[in-house]
Amino acid sequence: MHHGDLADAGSLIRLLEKIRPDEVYNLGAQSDVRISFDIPGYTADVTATGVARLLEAIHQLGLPARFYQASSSEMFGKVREVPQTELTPFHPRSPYAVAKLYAYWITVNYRESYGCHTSNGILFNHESPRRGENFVTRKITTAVARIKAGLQEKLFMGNIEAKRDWGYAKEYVEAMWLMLQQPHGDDYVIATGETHSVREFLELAFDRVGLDWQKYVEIDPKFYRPAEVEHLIGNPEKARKNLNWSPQTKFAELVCLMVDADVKLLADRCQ
Ligand code: G4F
Repeated sequence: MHHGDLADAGSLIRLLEKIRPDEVYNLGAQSDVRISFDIPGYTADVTATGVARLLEAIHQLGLPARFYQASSSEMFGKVREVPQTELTPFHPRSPYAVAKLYAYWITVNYRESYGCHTSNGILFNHESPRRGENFVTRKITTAVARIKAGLQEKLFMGNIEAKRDWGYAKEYVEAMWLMLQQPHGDDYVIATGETHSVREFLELAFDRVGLDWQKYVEIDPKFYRPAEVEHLIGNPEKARKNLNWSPQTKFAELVCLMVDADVKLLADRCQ
């Protein structure tokens, strides 16, 4: 393990010179959409300009490293078409999404300007038991486990009508790797092609432990965002065709595996 910082160009140059990697996967960002409204400047510095620093370090050192940028479906924002593809125009709705848009285009720009092998994975929401507890899926599954165990009484939520295209993170990481094994860099939507509301996630998650979600969930406007992305659904056809990649885990399976993992984690902690 090495330490670097996307806000510090010198640290990136030193690290890359030392490691001389064949492949660079940039998953680094201030990645919380709601928090980006509170810290737009920091979000821009790390999530946007940080990518320029990283690409420039690779370029200046003359490394032949292939580069992956974690682009986001949040860039589609106020969606212009349904489902979203690699050709759908962007309309970002948060400082985070605006920063990701810069990162997307600077990645394309190094490919077009210098012939670098750079790729954007436009990943729709990808979840797993390792998801941070500030994101909605894990917030729900940790609360379900705690409520079932009698450790928590209520779960306070924001906009539960928002719809997302939720896939399993483990499978999406394989898509990232596949992009860097291609002869040329390119941009790909990685999604399931299905959309579900936060409300549906709540229903399934509580149902998994035999509880009725409506008895435990309350709405707190403090979790609403100044501008919301209401409806995301991706079309992963290009990835299916060019990368031979397709999502395997269905929405209900994903909810169950996350709830089961949090129930087990809590039981292990309590022993
Ligand atoms: O889980 P979320 O916070 O994820 P969001 O905003 O869709 O972004 C995630 O996915 C993106 C890929 O599309 C990534 F680029 C990004 O870095 C991040 O990983 O919220 C999902 C939805 C939103 O509409 C939000 O308003 O859930 C809604 N929601 C309702 N109540 C809530 C809550 N979100 C959170 N975090 N907490 C709530 O209490």
